[in-house]
Amino acid sequence: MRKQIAAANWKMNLTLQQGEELLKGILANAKTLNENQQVIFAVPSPYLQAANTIVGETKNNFVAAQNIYSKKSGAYTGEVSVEMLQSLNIQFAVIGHSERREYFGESNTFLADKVNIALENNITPIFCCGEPLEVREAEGQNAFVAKQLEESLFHLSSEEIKKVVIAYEPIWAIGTGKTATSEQAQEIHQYLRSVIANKYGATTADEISILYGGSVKAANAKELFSQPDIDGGLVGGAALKVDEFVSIIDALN
Ligand code: G2H
Repeated sequence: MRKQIAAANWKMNLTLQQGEELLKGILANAKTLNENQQVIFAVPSPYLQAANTIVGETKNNFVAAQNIYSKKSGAYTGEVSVEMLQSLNIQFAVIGHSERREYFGESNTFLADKVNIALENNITPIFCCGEPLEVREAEGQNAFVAKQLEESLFHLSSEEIKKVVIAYEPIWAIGTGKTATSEQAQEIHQYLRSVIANKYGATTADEISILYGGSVKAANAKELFSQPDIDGGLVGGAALKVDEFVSIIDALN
């Protein structure tokens, strides 16, 4: 059975003290997770160690980096490497968030290198894909997201791709308060799984968690997560509030 995941993406928000308070509040109030459920906190890089200490030995809660660089080490001022994450016992990294693609020019092929270095070093990529508004309006979303998967993931073996978590985030729904309807989200998640199945077979496709992201909140999480091909959410704004994120964790199947 594939994992059901609530992933918080704090983005560039909160001071260390606010972050610690938020994390402690969520862990104190959230339900106990079963074997099939995971909660992941993608925090700003300077907070990774502190967050990992707070998460500590709690069951099935993890900390993630919001980004990594594609090289192992070297003269890349300001970047964060997978070796650094390993030295902090961090096991997950968000790769290819639409904000990285848009503001930092990250291309599908560049992201393929990041996926590779993550997997080579036992870091699980949470690989983001999703179409902008104009593509959705022209009904080109399926081809757009399929290309993102093909160019960044489809060089992987089936053993490798099974280790990737995919997050589908329609750019028009990010931070806008507009959520894809659960039918729209299910439709494209099902399509993404079918694209993976065509390449790797249905058994592999069935093992990959595909999260939905884009204005997920307590009020819509249950309905979104109850769709057969939606395996949880990548949550921005609503993950910055204890009660909201605790309810989102509650909504995990
Ligand atoms: C999408 C999401 C988290 P929000 O970027 O990755 O943010 O929930 O604020 O739309």
